[in-house]
Amino acid sequence: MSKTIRLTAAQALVRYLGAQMNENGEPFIAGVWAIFGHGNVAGLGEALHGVRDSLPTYRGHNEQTMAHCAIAYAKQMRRSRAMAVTSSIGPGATNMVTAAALAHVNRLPVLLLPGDVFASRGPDPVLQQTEDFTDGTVSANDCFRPVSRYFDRITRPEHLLTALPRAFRTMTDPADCGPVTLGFCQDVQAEAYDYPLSFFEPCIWHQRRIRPDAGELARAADAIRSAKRPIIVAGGGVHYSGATDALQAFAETHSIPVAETQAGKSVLAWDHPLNLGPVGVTGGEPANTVCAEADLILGIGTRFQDFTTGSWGLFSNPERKMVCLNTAAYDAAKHGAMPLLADARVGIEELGAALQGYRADPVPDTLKAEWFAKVDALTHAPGDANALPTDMQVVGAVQRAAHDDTVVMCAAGTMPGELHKLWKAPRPGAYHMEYGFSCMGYEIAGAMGIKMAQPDRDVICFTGDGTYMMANSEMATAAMMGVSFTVVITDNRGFGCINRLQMGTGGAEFNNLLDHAVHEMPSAIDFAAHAAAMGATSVKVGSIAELEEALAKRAEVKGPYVIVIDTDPYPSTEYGGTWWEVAVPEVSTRPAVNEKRAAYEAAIKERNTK
Ligand SMILES: Cc1ncc(C[n+]2csc(CCOP(=O)(O)OP(=O)(O)O)c2C)c(N)n1
Ligand SMILES: [Mg+2]
Repeated sequence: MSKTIRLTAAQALVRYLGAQMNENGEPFIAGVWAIFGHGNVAGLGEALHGVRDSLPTYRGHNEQTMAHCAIAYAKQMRRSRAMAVTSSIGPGATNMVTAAALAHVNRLPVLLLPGDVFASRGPDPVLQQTEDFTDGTVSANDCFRPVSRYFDRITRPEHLLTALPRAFRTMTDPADCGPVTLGFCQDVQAEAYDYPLSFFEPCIWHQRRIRPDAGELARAADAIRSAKRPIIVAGGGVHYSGATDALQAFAETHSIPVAETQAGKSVLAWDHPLNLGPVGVTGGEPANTVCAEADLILGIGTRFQDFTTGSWGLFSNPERKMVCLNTAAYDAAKHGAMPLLADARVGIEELGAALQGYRADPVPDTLKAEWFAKVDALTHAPGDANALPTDMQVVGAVQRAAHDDTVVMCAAGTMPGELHKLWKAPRPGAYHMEYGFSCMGYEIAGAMGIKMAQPDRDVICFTGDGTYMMANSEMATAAMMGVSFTVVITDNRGFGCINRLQMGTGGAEFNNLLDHAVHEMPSAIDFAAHAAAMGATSVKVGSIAELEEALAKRAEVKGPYVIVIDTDPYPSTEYGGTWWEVAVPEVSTRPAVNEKRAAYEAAIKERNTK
C-alpha cells in the first residue's frame, strides 16, 4: 500500500486542518472564513469545497472583520478552538493585518492564510503585487511579520510538512499563543506533491500546564507570607487556563482580595466578597484603593498594560513587592516582578500548598458597599424627559435585562470603561472585552464569533456610533447565517470618549464629535435604517424605558437585533479611575494646555520618585 497521497498543497493543508484536535476531541479549527480572489480561489477555494461538509467555509464581507469574528470565537472558547481566515493577495491580505495585530496583543489564536505572489515569478508582477525595488523576496504579506507569533511563506508544497506543525504548536502553546500567518503562494496552492499519509493522522494538541520552578515558588511564597496587605490582579490568563475555581479557592483560603483587569473581569462573581472588581484607569475605588496601599501585588495571567497599572502610577507604592504568575516568561518578569513561571491553575494550586496557614489582613468590608451605592445611583438614575440619556443609564437598562446566560461584549469607545466599572458579571465568561488592542470595529463581527462559539448564550454587543461606522458589514453576514445577538448602539454623534480625553488634556473640542468636524451638512445617520438594510431587525428608541421594552423582546428575534439610542456625549462615571499617562504638549498658546502640562509633569514626577 502506498505510504503517500498525491494532493495539491491546498488540499493537503485543509486535510491537515481537519486532523488537528483539541483535548476534548473537537477539531481545533472550527471553520474557515474566506473571501476569494485570484490569490486563493482556484487553489484553496477548490480544496475547501472538497471538505465543506467536515470543515465549513463561511463567506464574510471584509477580511479584517472576518478575522475579528474568528478571534472573538477563540477568545470566548478560552483558546481551546480557533478558526482560519483566508484572503487573496494584496488588499485582501493587508486588510487582515489589523486583525493579526489584535490577536497578537491579546494572545489569541487565529490561522491567517493570505494568498501570496507566484513562487515561480511567472507573471511577475502579478495583479496586486507590491514591488520592492531592492528585495525580490518581499511581498505585501511581510506586513504580517511583526504582528504574527509565527510567520511563514509557503513557496514549495513540502513546506507544509514543517510549517503546519509549527503553526499549531504556536496556536496551542499557552505562552506563545497568537496569530499564525502562512503566506500561501498562489501557484504553490495548486501544485501537487506526494505527501506522506502519516502527516494526516489525527493529532491531539493538549493544553500544556507548566508547573512552577521550585526556587521561584519558594521565593514567591516567602514574599507573600511576609505581606500583610496583598492583592491579586487577575487577568485573561486566569480564564484561558480554566483557573477561576482554583483562584476563588485560593483567595478564600488566604483571604486575599482580587482585582480584575478588563480581560480578567468575571473571574469571580461580582458579588463575591473578595472580588474588589475593576482595577486601574477604568477601575473602581475598592480595587484601586487597595492596590495603591498594597504591600504586594500578585499578578496572575496579566500582561500589566497601562490601563491596569495606571501607567504604573497606581502601583508606585515604594513598599510594594510584585509577584507575577504567568505562563509567558516575558510577562512574568515585567517591571522587576518576581517571576513565577507557570500555568495559572497549577501555579495557583502549588502556591496555595506552599502558603498553608497564611491569611492576609482583611480589607474593610465597607469599600464595595460604598462604591456600589455611588455607581448604582448612576445606572439606576430615572430617565429625564428633557435630557438625553447617559451611557451609564444605558448600562443600567441592559444590566436589568441581563441574566445568567448573558455575555456582554465591546472593544472601543466609552463603553469599555463604563462596563469595566459598572457591569455586574455573574459568572466566568459573562464579560468579553477586547481591550488589548481596543480595536474599533471588533464589536459586530466579534459578537457573531461569540454566538458561534456559544449558541446558547444571550450575546449583547455594545457599540458607539463611531465604532459602528468603522466596521459593520458582518451584520449582513450574521443576518444571512441567522446568527442571533443584540447590538445596542449608543449614538452620541461622534467620538465621545476621545472628545472628553481631548478636553481633559486642555484641548479645544475639535474633530471628534461630528458637529466639530468640517461639514456643510449636519450628519444625521439613521442607524436603525442602515442595520435594517443589511437584514437586521432594528429599532430606534427614545428613552431608557423604551430601551428596556426593546431589550425584553430580544429572545424572539432571529438574526442580529439592533437597538439604537441617542446618548449624551459628555457625562461619564466620575468615580473611580486613576491617572493615565497621556502626553500633553510642552508648548501651547492655549492656557488650558499649559495647565494640563504642569499637572502632567507633576504626575510623572510623583510616579518616578516614589
Ligand atoms: C481602529 C481604531 N481607530 C481609532 C481608535 C481610537 N479611538 C478609540 S475610541 C474612539 C472613538 C469611539 O467612538 P464611538 O464608537 O462613537 O464611542 P463613544 O466614545 O462616542 O461612545 C477612537 C477614535 C481605535 N481605538 N481603534
Ligand atoms: Mg460615539
